[in-house]
Formats: sequence, structure tokens, C-alpha cells
Amino acid sequence: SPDSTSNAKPISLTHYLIDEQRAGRVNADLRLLIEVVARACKTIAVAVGKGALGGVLGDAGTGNVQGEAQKKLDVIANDVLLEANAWGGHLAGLASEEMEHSQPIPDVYPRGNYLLLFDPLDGSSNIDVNVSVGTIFSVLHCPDGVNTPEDQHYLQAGTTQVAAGYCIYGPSTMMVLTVGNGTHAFTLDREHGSFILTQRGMMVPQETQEFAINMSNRRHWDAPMQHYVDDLLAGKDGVRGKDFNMRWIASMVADVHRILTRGGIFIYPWDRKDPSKPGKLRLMYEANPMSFLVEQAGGAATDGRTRIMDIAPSGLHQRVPVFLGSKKEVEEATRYHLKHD
Ligand code: AHM
Ligand code: MG
Repeated sequence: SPDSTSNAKPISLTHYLIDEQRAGRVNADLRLLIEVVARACKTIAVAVGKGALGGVLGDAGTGNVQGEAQKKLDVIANDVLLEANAWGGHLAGLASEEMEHSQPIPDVYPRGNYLLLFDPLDGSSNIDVNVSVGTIFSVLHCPDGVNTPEDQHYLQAGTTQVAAGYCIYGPSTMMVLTVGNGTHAFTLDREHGSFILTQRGMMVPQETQEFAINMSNRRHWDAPMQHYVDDLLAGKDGVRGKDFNMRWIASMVADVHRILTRGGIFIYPWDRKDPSKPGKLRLMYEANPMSFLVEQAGGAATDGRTRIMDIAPSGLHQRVPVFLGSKKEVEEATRYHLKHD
């Protein structure tokens, strides 16, 4: 993109947000809230980057609300985000993948009008092997007249999100953000400590020859899912008439970042390993924010049948199957399921 190579003066995240505010697309509170999240992500980037030297690798010895082992860095990242956002005055409350219930902003601080949801460190099982991980976040309005938000107030469809983004801690640290006016990437300039706009208006190619899925679960999938992937694997010799390449980092932020960069389809389907769970990924912390980013970049996101952002949430930690990325391919995968119904 021309932004990363041109001689034009670099545009910082702060500058970008002020431009959006002047254009009437974000207000001062939302702008400052995003700045606070970005600052917290810089702190997390430092902790992640220290690796073994920071004594932060390994298990925390605790479980989160879903009974999953927490890494020390899960706990650190969660604390950093809570601490950074509590006193800013822009939020009414927060909810985290790592906490059973949402938390209203403590009474000692002023309360704002937004709700922040986050997965503090997604893909954290990858940390110990030094693979990219990330923070995912979503911003909602606090419903009118609600002063002390409870879990139920967060149960809003993805279409109501006012902002969403992720920060990827990889070879470089990047923040990818949407406030409903395209999806834009900012790279952390470590020397100066600011995020610089390096790709304006990311666009996911409509078609793709690359898919991302954990193939080891194949026998646990339902029939349409098995047929769909079998047809991808048949390549040129099958009904699809073209070969497909496969990538699976097992770190959603890294997999979605690749798709936003060069296209592809990312799938975490329903499987019968644990029939009580309708998928692995969480609607509120992972599926909705990623769907918003992908749709704003011209891609699509469904649960195999329905648009993810149209789902009316029933629980803070609800799980959903996820199909997202290149629009034509997501539509194709969705067709396999609808045909079968
Ligand atoms: P987490 O929130 O516990 O880190 O789990 C989510 C991660 C995603 O980042 C990734 O896409 C998926 O789990 C990988 O699952 P699997 O290990 O089944 O391949
Ligand atoms: Mg996660």
C-alpha cells in the first residue's frame, strides 16, 4: 500500500482518530477509549516480547470461566486492560473472555457510555512456542438509562458494534481497527511508541485458493462440512476445479490477519467432540469483532448458515461456528450447509 512506502508524513493512530472525529464518525469519548486500548496493547506487547526473560511464560496455575488453563500472560494481559480502562471515564463496564461476569466501572470513577469486550490474549497456547498471539476487542453502546451495566446489557448483536479491532504481537506489533468506516492497519513504531497507519482500507480479495482449518477434527464435523473440505482437497480434479493451499496457525488473530492481508477462508466449524458446545470460538470476544473487521474489508462472516453479526446473543461466553474471509468462498461454504438443511 502507498501509505507504508510514500514520503508523506506518517499518520499516527491519534491523528487518524482525530480526523475521524472531525468527520463526525467518532466522538471524543470513543476516540479516547480506543487510545486507552491501544496504550494497554503496547504494555501487553512489551510483556509478550520479553518472553522467557520476563518470567511470564507458562501456566498461571488457574483456570478461567470455561475451565481452560490460563497462561501467566492471559492473566497479565487481562489485568493490564482492566487497569488501563477503569479510570478513563469513557466506559460503563467491561467484559473479558477470562472473567465469568462483566464488571461495571467502579463507583470511584466517572462512568461513560460504552461497553468494552475483549479477549486479552487470544491463541495463548502459542506463547510458549513463540508464535504470534493477539488481543481482540469490541465496543458497544451501553443501553440508554443503564447506569450499572450487567451481563444482559452486553447481549447485543454484532451489527451494533461501534468499533472493533485486534492487536497482533508478531514480528511487528500491529493494531487493526474499524470504527465502521473501513478496516485499517497501524504498525507500532517501537522507537517512538506510536502506532502508525501502514495500510488504509484493507480489502479481502473476493475469491481465494487458501483455507485455514484444524483438519484433525474432520471426523467430528457434520456432513456438509466434510463434503465442503473434501471438495477443496480434491482441487483441480474435483468440482471446484482449482487447487487450494492450507494454512493453520491455531492463533485466530494471526490467521485472520493473513486473510485480511491476502485473502482466504478461516473456519472453526461445529464438531461433535463436545456436543454441548456449538463451536470453539466465542461470539462476543472473537467472532463478532473479527466479523466486523472482515466485513468492513469487503469480506463475509457466517456461522455456516447465518451472518454472524445478525446473531442475537444469548450469553456472554456463547460459542459459535465461524466461517470468515473471502466473500465468494464464505458464500460457497455456506451453500454446502444450506443445501443440506
Ligand atoms: P483461546 O481463546 O483459548 O486462545 O482459543 C482460541 C484459539 C484461536 O486463536 C484459534 O483459532 C483456535 O483456538 C485454535 O484451536 P485448535 O487448537 O483447536 O486448533
Ligand atoms: Mg481466546
